[in-house]
Amino acid sequence: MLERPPGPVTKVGAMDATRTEQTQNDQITRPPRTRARISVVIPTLNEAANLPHVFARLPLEELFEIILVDGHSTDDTIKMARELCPSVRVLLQDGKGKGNALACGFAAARGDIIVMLDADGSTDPREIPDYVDALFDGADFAKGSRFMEGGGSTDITPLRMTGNRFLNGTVNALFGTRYSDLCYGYNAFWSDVRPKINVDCAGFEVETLINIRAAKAGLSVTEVPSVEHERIHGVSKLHPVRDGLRVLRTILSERFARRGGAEATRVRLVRELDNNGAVGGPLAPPATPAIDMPSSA
Ligand SMILES: Nc1nc2c(ncn2[C@@H]2O[C@H](COP(=O)(O)OP(=O)(O)OP(=O)(O)O)[C@@H](O)[C@H]2O)c(=O)[nH]1
Ligand SMILES: [Mg+2]
Repeated sequence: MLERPPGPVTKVGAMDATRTEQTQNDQITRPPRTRARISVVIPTLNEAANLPHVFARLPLEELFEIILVDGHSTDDTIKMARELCPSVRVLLQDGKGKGNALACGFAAARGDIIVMLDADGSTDPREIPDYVDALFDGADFAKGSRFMEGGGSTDITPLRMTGNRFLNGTVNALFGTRYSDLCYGYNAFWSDVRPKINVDCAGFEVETLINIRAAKAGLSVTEVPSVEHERIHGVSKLHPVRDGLRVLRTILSERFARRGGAEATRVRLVRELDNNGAVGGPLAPPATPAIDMPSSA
């Protein structure tokens, strides 16, 4: 496995300098680090075997809530998550695909900061503080990168690497960004920028959509080095050619489609499961303290 040396962060958004000002103009108040509530959103589709690894690495004392957005897994994903952390919030996505799952999770998140990461063991939750640091250093959006100094991947195949490089270059050329990684599922952002990102896609094009919309909205984007590990158990749900084409379509439509801004928001019918697995009512804020751990007794 790759070890990640401490690496630099790089500002890569299209309009780095303007955002702080815009934040002040919009009078958005962001809490100090000691009071910032961090929501972690984890999309899952049959990841029961990987969850012990992932949950064991979550910095629970720093988190406000963990939101699992399940795609109707047929294994014990939900049961396992509840065993590992009884206060995990479990949502059933209201459509299909990873993009839809993340959209549901983002809509439900109550924190000041939202971190998105994968459930297959490839993204290391111990990196969360690096992302949070970048947000407190002034970024609106902290974007994980495997291909900057300090990052790496033991998971990516040559085909995916080539596709990612091509798609990343296309985005940089079309949107004036300096991204070093485009299709990576580990990112974090202040929840107040949600309407600007407004995830409204279904599948694995979701990270591309987020990165493009962050640039189009003039958000301050900072890349954070991240090491991606191999999926531990189970199989990938991504099909490089099919999903690569979806990513390309997304890039072109974000650049050339005649559409208004990305701020239109749809009301989601996300359902939250209660502790007995029953579908609960409309989403409600979690009780505090947000995270309890099972007692070891
Ligand atoms: N809720 C939900 N989660 C999904 C869906 N598709 C994928 N995921 C989750 O999204 C994350 C990333 O999916 P992966 O299959 O690992 O995709 P990938 O990381 O590109 O592929 P590998 O590198 O081969 O693991 C994992 O946590 C999946 O369980 C979906 O349709 N619904
Ligand atoms: Mg994966």
